[in-house]
Amino acid sequence: MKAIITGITGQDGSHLADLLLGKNYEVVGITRRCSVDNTQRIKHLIGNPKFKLVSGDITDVHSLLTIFQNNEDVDEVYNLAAQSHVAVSFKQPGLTWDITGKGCLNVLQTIVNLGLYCKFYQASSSEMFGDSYDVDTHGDKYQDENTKFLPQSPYAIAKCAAHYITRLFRESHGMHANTGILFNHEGERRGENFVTRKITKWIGEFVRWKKEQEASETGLEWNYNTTEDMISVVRDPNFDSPFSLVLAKGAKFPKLRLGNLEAFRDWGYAVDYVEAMWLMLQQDDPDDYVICTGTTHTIRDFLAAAFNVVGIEYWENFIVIDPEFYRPCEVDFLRGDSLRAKEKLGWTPTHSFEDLVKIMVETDLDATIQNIS
Ligand code: NAP
Ligand code: G4F
Repeated sequence: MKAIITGITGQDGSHLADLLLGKNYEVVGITRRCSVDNTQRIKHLIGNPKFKLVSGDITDVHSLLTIFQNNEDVDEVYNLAAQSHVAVSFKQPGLTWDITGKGCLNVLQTIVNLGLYCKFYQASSSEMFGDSYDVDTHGDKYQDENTKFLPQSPYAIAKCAAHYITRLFRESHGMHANTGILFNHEGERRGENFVTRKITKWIGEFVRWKKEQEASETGLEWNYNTTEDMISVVRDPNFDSPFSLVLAKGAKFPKLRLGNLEAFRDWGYAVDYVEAMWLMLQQDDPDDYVICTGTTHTIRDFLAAAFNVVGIEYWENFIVIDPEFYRPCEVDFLRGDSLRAKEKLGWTPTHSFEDLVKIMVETDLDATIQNIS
């Protein structure tokens, strides 16, 4: 079996490549030119004879044509490439449209123009629901495949366009074209400017800094000054130590700057979610599927759980609320219902919210500890 993955260097692309290579697929990943190396997440795959990187960009139909002509025996195509950051989409709406929206059409039309018989997966998003939800018999809010879309960002609008064009190709060209409406999924490979990873990376670096201070100076007391942007150490007055030396070494650490902490997200583990993508393409008939955990938490809950992993209870002391990270429009509530995926694909998530938080914090702690030694 041969698969083409767009977005191979991203979080999901790298996990999906791991999954498919484990199933003995031949994997062709599309990468775009970058001035610095961006293959960090797939470094371990380079050199695998079944894994190949080809140069292309989903906004450039010429490059897609060449890639697909060279791989006419492809069985499965996973379109994961996107400008995937919601806040960035407000600042670069045109670019987001070209990549996240029209890019999907470019891939689909290339497949049809070349007359290829492959299955197709489009990475749709729970962001498409925006402000919309249904209410179940217990009075709880949820979103599933029948919930209407009310997108709240240029990113979500581009994703809606890609979603509908995928369905259109299914209906008008008879393609095995699927969409996975995936709710937020995270993990140790998550981009550092998404809120979960931003938090766990900060915790890893803070714990490292704290350890360094403790190693260089004993008898220090921690002063968490809530009126400043910095966390600093102060000298324990009962201990005779050259504190000025510590400060001279820059014994201050910037607090974690975040925006809205009140939004709810249905957070799952990315490794579980790429399995669902693959399962969709193993079905006889194409469809649209919601993929989620069915539980929801606020950013505040994530913070409490993440700081709890390192034994810190009063995490508010370390946070600065910065208007810079508020969005012009927010999606306040996401909680999915993935009954269709359970019944048709036999898919259920295998990691809880608590598992996810622990994996992420512990990986970032390990990374920073390795940096010390
Ligand atoms: P990600 O880490 O941001 O990865 C995005 C990938 O797209 C990167 O490999 C990036 O390449 C590539 N890309 C961007 N522009 C491109 C272009 N013009 N041509 C070719 N490749 C391009 O995203 P992710 O979290 O893995 O998500 C994968 C997909 O699922 C995305 O479409 C995202 O919108 C969607 N999604 C994600 C979630 C989630 O919670 N993670 C939920 C729902 C849907 P570079 O490395 O060169 O930037
Ligand atoms: O982590 P986020 O940036 O993820 P968001 O916007 O939910 O989008 C992610 O999930 C979507 C699926 O629903 C994907 F389609 C999309 O590609 C992406 O993977 O933000 C989560 C929440 C938001 O409410 C945001 O306002 O966290 C809030 N937040 C608060 N402070 C922050 C910050 N988000 C970011 N990125 N950075 C902050 O400092």
